[in-house]
Amino acid sequence: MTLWRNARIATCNATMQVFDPGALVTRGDRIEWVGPEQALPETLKGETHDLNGRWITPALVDCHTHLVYAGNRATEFAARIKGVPYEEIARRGGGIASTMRATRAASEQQLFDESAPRLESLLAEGVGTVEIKSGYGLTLEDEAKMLRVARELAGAYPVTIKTTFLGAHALPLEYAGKADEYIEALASQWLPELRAEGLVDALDVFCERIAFNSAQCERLFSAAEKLDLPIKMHAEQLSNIGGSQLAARHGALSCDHLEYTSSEDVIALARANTVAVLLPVAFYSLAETHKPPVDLLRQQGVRMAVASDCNPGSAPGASLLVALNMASRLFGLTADEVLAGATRNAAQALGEQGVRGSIAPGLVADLAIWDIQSLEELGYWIGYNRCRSVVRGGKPT
Ligand code: DI6
Ligand code: FE
Repeated sequence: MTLWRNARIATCNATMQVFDPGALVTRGDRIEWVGPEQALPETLKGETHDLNGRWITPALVDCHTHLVYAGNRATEFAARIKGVPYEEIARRGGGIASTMRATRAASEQQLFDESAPRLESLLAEGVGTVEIKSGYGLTLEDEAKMLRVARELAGAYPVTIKTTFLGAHALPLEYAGKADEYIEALASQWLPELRAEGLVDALDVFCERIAFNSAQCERLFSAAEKLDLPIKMHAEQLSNIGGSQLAARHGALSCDHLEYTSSEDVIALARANTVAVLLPVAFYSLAETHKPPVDLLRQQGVRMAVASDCNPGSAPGASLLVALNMASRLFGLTADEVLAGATRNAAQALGEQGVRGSIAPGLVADLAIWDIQSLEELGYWIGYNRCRSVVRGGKPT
């Protein structure tokens, strides 16, 4: 057993309980006990860490990233600054297609080497679990390569990685004018094969005017359901074509972006207990002005998570803490919402609630230790990382 005492502990459980001063005991990779310092049972003894009043939270969960990719799109960013719209760049063969070319051209080792520093950046910020999507390969081989790299990163770093198949991210040139055929290949061949190779933990789709329509997304959902895979959706980022309602009908774990989500959509998400994942870095970087309906989400009791969206187009960089600040400043999330959004609710968006993302006996002992005076600092600092250290599975990393 290991004791962590003289700490201030944010459990991020359903009531966002805090123990100050608090103590925590781990046994193996699990949390054995947590509570007020003075209630620590005499019988729980072991190696002791004195935290000198530092804060402990669950290790953060980044539940939406496209972290594995090659190259970058700084030139496109410069063009966008000069006024060329994101969609225009895509029409000229840039955008996702440009990253797709770089990702296809990269060897597996190159892809690993380019992606690893982004993961390191997240881990330094107290992140213990990262979701990584495919979607820049867009051939069966290249999607498999991306997902293998995600699995290799999980083996090389102290992190839990959940992989998501996002073949329906953009239509590759080979299938121009044949979107239905592409979706059919994904549903009947790619997804089952990648699943059989153990490379996929969930399915995601980009449901958007410039990407795939509801019928195409639904075809993929039924394929995922047959394979017992949970589903997620990029919904209402740029327009509303009924994505959230479809995802809710299929019991999606999460719907992500949601800038153009309507009140009926929010009610559907609430009924389905689908997590709303907010991605303020993409909102910021695209200079979007239409905000997700945070008040409605709150009123209807939809759980909100916040993620980095780490990708080379709309969210360059790799910082969950910056996303937390932006969720707070741009979308008005409270300090408690920001904290729950990067822990408990983010874990739920990955189907990991009751396993990680909060601090309670029996859960995995993934913890972040912070040099902060108050929890409000988590959404306050911009580009100033106050994470002191991370405990993974009960072990300091
Ligand atoms: N929405 C996004 O913001 C990213 N993907 C998506 O479906 C953008 C991806 C990119 O531009 O590379
Ligand atoms: Fe995304």
